Amino acid sequence: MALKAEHGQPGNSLFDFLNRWVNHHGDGKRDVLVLNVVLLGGPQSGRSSVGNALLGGDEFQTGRSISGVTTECRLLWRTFPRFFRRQGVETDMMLRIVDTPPGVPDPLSIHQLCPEGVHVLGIVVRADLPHEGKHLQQHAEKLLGPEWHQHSILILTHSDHLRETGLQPSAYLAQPFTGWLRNLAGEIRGGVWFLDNTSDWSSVRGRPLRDQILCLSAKNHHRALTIRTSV
Ligand SMILES: Nc1nc2c(ncn2[C@@H]2O[C@H](COP(=O)(O)OP(=O)(O)OP(=O)(O)O)[C@@H](O)[C@H]2O)c(=O)[nH]1
Ligand SMILES: [Mg+2]
Repeated sequence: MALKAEHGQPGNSLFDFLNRWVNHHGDGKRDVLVLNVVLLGGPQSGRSSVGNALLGGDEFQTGRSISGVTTECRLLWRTFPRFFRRQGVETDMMLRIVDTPPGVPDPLSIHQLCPEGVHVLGIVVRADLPHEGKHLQQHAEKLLGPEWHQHSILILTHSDHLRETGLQPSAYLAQPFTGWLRNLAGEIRGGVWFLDNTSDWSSVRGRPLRDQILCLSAKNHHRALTIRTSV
């Protein structure tokens, strides 16, 4: 892809520079906005694929598995140079993506990876199996508290299956079987994104999703929600 990028995972020295804004001292003119994104979803919902789309790569392991591919929280990040301008200053965006295992996420594990909090929560649900995500709202609230709606975006994967049935994404949320998703979509600030990984996902779909994550975080003035490690 056209963007140059730095990839990373914990253990690299970059990990130590996790203030929200960091100046590049080389030219004195570039800032870095660091955004922490946590992906939440049921088994085989497509979380890791979404993580890969966001990072524009394939470093999160994906695949079909009854027992589940992702068994522990994992952090990967990428810096997108000159992603946007802020007050006239070219700004890099460092996306730090935490992929989680299905089920109730362990808040301590996520806290260890994102001690400064979570800017955006990606709630990942299969569009063709919407009922499988109903518990996610409780998980989100448990993890981030009552403000989780303000920081969340609903990502509906497997939308290629909708195409096959002739159902347009715009009509999908009006179906009787998607009532809870419709309600959720109306409540959360980041809106709904339909994705499928059968196209050139990372280059075609990743960019608008990154834009949306930046936009959502900006609406929250780039404030992160602290992870609730005790109930
Ligand atoms: N057709 C289709 N397949 C998808 C889509 N998204 C993911 N998949 C496939 O579904 C399988 C599971 O995707 P993952 O991204 O590994 O899902 P996950 O939620 O991380 O899975 P676990 O970690 O095992 O819970 C993989 O084979 C993906 O290629 C999609 O939008 N359309
Ligand atoms: Mg996974």
